[in-house]
Amino acid sequence: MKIFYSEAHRAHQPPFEVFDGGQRTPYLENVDRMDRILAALQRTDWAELTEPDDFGLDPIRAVHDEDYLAFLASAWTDWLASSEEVRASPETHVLLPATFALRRKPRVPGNILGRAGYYMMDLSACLVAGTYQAALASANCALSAARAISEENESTAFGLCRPPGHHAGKDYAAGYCFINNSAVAANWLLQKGKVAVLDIDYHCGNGTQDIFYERADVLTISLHGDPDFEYPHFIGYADETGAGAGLGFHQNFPLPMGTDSQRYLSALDEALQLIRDFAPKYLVVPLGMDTFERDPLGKFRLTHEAYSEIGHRIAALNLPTAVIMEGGYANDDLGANAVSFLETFK
Ligand code: OKP
Ligand code: ZN
Repeated sequence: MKIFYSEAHRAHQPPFEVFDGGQRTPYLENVDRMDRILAALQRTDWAELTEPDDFGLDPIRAVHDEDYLAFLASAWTDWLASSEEVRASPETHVLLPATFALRRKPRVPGNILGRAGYYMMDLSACLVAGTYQAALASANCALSAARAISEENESTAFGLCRPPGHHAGKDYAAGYCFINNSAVAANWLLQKGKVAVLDIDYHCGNGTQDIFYERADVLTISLHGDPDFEYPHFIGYADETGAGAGLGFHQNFPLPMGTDSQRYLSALDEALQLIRDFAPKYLVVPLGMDTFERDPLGKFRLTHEAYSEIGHRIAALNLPTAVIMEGGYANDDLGANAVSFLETFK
């Protein structure tokens, strides 16, 4: 199986994030996550580590707004230019606003903090010097996986993406995500046929939902912690099923705190039936291992064994599948869980 991976993610290493309640903690979406997954893949005899191709900006522009991408591209230099304090010790700073564009039709201000408040949804998409380049490389990993399953006869390919993407919308960063890798890959695949996106990260794939909400050519599905108790709180409810031409082409499966493997698998079966009915040509699977029982962010109780069962059931769809790495923060178990899932596709 081809695994698309770039070292560029190492330059995206924010020193901290801000948790609910205002607490500053070390950035959970860290470099070590990739090292753990890489190490586990390297112990297998089937993982074929591959550099991504550069697809340029066009497939990213097809999903994200131009002004938002311009913000991402210059945000760090603008932030440096705006503050002597940041210039004095850039490695201890991140770009993070403390004021947000809540429920208005706001103008886009010139000030860098104002623009950050406009383009960011929360306090966990911390932007540093290497973020934009890392996000571009991450999108190229997803696009390379999409190309492998559509043009290179691979039945499955894995985009080992970092930073992740599924919380990023057309014009906003959120939850460790800047460019929506899975949406970029799905949108790119559309030129060749209908696509279903099955998001099995613990968190709602709100960015992907937003991006495809009014479209009938992509079926988007997300299984996740009920937003009534879990981030991102404002999106991901069961009654959000698409709009306009896209009505009926989105489905959320909000699941309760403490969801175990059995309960999860029965929701997954419902999702898989929707995909069979839709009969797509390709499948994109935003994969998060934060449904695991020992994940520090997740509140589900999936066991290690669940991941091979989930993999088997998805693989039984028998569709060309691009698996795209999203979250998962129980670093000690991350590699073993990801490999268990992936090896069911080989
Ligand atoms: C990214 B991915 C904690 C605040 C939430 C953001 C979580 C982003 C998860 N209560 N911080 O979907 O794994
Ligand atoms: Zn997640």
